Amino acid sequence: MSDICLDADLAAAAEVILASDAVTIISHIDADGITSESILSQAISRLGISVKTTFIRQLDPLTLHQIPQDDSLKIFSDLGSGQQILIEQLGFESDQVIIVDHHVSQPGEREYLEVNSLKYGEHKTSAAGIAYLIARELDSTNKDLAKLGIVGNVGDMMDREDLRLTGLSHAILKDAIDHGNVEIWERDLNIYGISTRPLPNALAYTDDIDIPGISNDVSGAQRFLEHLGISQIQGRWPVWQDLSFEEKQLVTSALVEYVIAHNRSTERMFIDHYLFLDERRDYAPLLNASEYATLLNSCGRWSKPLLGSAICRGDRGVSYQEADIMLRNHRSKIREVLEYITDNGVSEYSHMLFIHVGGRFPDTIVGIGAGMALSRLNPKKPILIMCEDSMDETVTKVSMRTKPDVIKSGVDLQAALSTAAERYGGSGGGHKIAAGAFIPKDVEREFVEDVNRILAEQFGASESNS
Ligand SMILES: [Mn+2]
Repeated sequence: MSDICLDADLAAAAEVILASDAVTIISHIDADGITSESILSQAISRLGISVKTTFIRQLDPLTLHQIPQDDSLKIFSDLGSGQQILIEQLGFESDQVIIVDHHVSQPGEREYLEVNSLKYGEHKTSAAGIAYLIARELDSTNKDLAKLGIVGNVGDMMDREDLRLTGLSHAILKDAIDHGNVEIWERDLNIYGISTRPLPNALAYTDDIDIPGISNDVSGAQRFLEHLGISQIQGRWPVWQDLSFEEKQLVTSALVEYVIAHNRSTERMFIDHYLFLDERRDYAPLLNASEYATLLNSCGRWSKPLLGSAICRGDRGVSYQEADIMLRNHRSKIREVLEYITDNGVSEYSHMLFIHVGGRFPDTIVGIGAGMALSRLNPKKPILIMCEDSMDETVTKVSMRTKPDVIKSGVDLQAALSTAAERYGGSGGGHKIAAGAFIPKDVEREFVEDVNRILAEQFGASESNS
């Protein structure tokens, strides 16, 4: 392990890029993949090297044909580590490929240059973080791109467990702050949508704080705020970012008191928010890292990753307008999923919740809806949601979501889904807290039971360890 060194890998990657005439970036379509791509493509084109991009949903036998068979340098970002055998099958030599990733590595016969944060013990740094470090290695003036590194990390929920970016991604944050386009609000209220969401809604639907009378109750949250003298201005509720420092203090301390009075934990009430100083108020969804990531994720989910990439490169015209319309549609569809789940209820297994939504919703957003439904159901158990795959009617798409507390008790959804999916001829991947799989439609029932059994083992292992 001693020869594994981040700096050496970054230098090697920079050297290969500098020596190339043309680069093709093959990247994943989520916020982390889109920001990774835009960091790398900007840094490389600034060198005068031509860059092209191919976005793919995942790297698998079905998407291989989308990768151009020319002699450009291929940079795989936010994917590739786990699919090195497929890259080999494409016939690429060792010196034609760089992998920029943070997923579990599965090396093949041929050794590729793999700059993967996991190799250096960095579990909380995503591909966009590594992409940024390569950009900085290429030219130290690329610090403006650190901001996108933050978006990618937050998009991949690298801050969820500790409620702040840590390790390498914290170092990237420092660069962004030095550059001057990012500001931290340290240990601020842990709510989502500080720039766009009416405050009562943000309070009612926070994932991490359970407040009787406010959680899942928008009018309760409104009454709470009115009681503190915060109310609608010209018929609209303010967003968190609109409040003055004193008003924020007032709301925060009242909430803390309220939570303590109800014997609930304040442990997850505070989080670091990352605000972007170079964005204008007219583009509110881009004002902070987590909402920026949502916008990019929605671009990817609706098969428009190039729109997201254009926004990352600064397009606030046509691309932004199109993405904004898509984001609204994205949100209303997620709301429909959420309502369907809460109206219809889920099946409760010993170690998880389960629901099948058939073909009612686009398969790209059911996982998000399930994650949001979790706090209204039983957040102590992970949720597994199934739906029809829009591409193939013999295939079922599986998504799982859980809460940070559940991860602490030893649960790993990525491990559970990939293990079970492999047993039934499917494939799965993702992260401990959020994972997905594709399985044959005719094994749904057995699959659900198997995942429940694996989760039982994961929960059990932590009990016997503690
Ligand atoms: Mn990622």
